[in-house]
Amino acid sequence: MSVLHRIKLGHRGPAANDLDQLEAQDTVRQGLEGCLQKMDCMDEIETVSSLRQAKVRHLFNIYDADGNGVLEKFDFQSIADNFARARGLESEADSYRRLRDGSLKVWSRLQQHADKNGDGKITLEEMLSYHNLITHDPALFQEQVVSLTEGIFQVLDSDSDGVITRGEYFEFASCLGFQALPEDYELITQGQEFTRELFQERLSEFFLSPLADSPGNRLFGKVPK
Ligand SMILES: [Ca+2]
Ligand SMILES: [Ca+2]
Ligand SMILES: [Ca+2]
Repeated sequence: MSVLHRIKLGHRGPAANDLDQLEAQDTVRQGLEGCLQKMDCMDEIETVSSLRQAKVRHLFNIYDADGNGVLEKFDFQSIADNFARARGLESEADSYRRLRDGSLKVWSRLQQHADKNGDGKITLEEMLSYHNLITHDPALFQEQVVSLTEGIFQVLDSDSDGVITRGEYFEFASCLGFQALPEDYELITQGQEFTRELFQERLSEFFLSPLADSPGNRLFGKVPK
C-alpha cells in the first residue's frame, strides 16, 4: 500500500459519495504521488536542493512580516491584521477571528516542528533544517502540507466558499507582500477551479518540485534565485 493511501488527505468537503468528487481526489493523489516520487530521487539531483532551499527561503521572508530575520507569533498576527485591514474587518468580527485563527494555525504548526531550541523564534536555519527533514519523511510532509493548507486556505478564502478567485489570490499576494503577475493565477490554476485540493497540490509542488517551471513554484510569486 502506498504512502498516499495510508495517509488521509486534508479534504474537508462533504462525504465522498459522488463520482466527480472521487475523481477530483484521485487527481490530487496522483499529483502528490508524482511529487513524492520526485522526493525519492531528490538526493540525486544536485540542483533540486538549491531550488528547494530558494523556495523555502522565499516563503520564510514572506512570513517574516516585520522583517527582523526571525519568525515569531507576532509576524502571523501582523499577517492576519493586514488581511483584516484590507477587508475592513472589525477586530470582533467572526471573519476576523477566522482569518486570525488560520494565520496562527500556520504559526503553531511551524513552531511545533521547526523551533528546535524552543525559544519562540524560528530562524532561517531552523526553517531550512525542518524542510530538509520533512522532504525526507513522506508522512510528516503530508501532515505538514495538509495543516498548512488548512491554515492558509482559511486566510485566503475570504468568503469561505471553498474556491479562490483571482481577486482573492491577488489580495493574498498584496497582504503577504509578494508580487503576483497578472498571468500567475492562470499559471497556478491551469484552467481548473482553485479549490483546497488544488492549493494542497500546488503547495506540495512548491516544497518538492525539482522543476523550475512547476505551476506550484509560483504560488507565492516569483522565487528569487
Ligand atoms: Ca519577524
Ligand atoms: Ca528557535
Ligand atoms: Ca472564495
